[in-house]
Amino acid sequence: MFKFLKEKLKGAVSKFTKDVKEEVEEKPVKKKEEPKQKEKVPPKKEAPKKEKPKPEKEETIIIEEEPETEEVTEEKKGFFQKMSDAVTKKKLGEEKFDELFWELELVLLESNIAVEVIEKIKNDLKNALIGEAVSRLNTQTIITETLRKSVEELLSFQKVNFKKLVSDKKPYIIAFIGVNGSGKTTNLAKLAYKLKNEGYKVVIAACDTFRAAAIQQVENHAEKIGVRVIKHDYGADAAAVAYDAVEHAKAKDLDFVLIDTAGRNHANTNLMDELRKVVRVSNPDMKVFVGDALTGNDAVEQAREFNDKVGVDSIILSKVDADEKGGASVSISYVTNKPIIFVGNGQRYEDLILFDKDFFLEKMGLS
Ligand SMILES: Nc1nc2c(ncn2[C@@H]2O[C@H](COP(=O)(O)OP(=O)(O)OP(=O)(O)O)[C@@H](O)[C@H]2O)c(=O)[nH]1
Ligand SMILES: [Mg+2]
Repeated sequence: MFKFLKEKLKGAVSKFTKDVKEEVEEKPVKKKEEPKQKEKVPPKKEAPKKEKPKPEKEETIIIEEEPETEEVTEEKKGFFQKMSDAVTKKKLGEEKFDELFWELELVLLESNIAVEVIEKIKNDLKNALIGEAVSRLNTQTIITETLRKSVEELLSFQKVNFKKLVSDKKPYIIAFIGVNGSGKTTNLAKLAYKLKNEGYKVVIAACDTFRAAAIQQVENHAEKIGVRVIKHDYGADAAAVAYDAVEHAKAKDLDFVLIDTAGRNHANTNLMDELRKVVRVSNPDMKVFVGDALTGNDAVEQAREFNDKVGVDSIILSKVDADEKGGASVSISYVTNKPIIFVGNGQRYEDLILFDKDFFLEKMGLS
């Protein structure tokens, strides 16, 4: 998981760090016979024409206050002091930053990270690195810390608490929506399994009356898990199935209704209308968009489209176990402003894990 991203990111970050270091700090040069000057006089590199060196945009040179090495003789100390006086630091200019960031940007693009997210990471790093003169000693810390913080922000959202949800509203209705094959039914089954094991009473609404074998698939899962399915025939009105399931849950005092819907493309107007009807009739408390992590940016775009067309409250990202790039994981929440509540981490019922940013940061090598 996230192997590609982790390795590429590591390489690109160390290259970026090295480049920034080289850029902000020039090599120490031995000073000629300049009269011993006080701190604030900037050493001039290439005989400037101006009297008073005005700080240039990208070339402001300041003197580093480096601590000297301990056991040096007075004579040596003088020499080292001179050396250290001559070690100059430059501020990193915006243009130079963009140039150095480019390779890192490519890695982020290759990892399917959304453009908005790359912009955020870039701006965070830019704010940390340009303007202020950074010392060679802390360049690495600044870059790795900023990057970690930046990604952490992308992944910071409230965790879902089903106990609380169902104590506020019962039955708590969750509709699973998304494109074909994204993992809706499998992850619905995983959640049914989890909730059942936690002692909740669950019913599944088999609202995918569209795809051949979809009802059968739900029934197979339900049988293994030990929960009831409300179903009609293939071709039946999906909204009517959802309605029946909600009524059933109310009558039986159940805790959760999990609605399985047919996969659809957001551009398919008829199917989107049908989904809107299911939503109108069943009035779910949570519309969960199930996105396939392997599809990277597409999953992000689909989530955005579904949110625009029917509204999305939260996200389950499936198949992260097989995802090497991590782009969707990093981007989907930031772009849609919806929390990832679970990730599908395999095909077994147990493979549904509550979203945990530390788990992701660790997989990316940023913890
Ligand atoms: N590795 C892995 N595979 C998964 C995961 N979630 C789902 N799958 C697989 O993805 C495939 C599609 O899963 P479904 O749950 O049928 O997807 P769906 O969105 O319901 O599909 P439609 O109903 O046809 O739109 C199946 O082979 C699942 O086993 C996951 O977290 N990890
Ligand atoms: Mg399905």
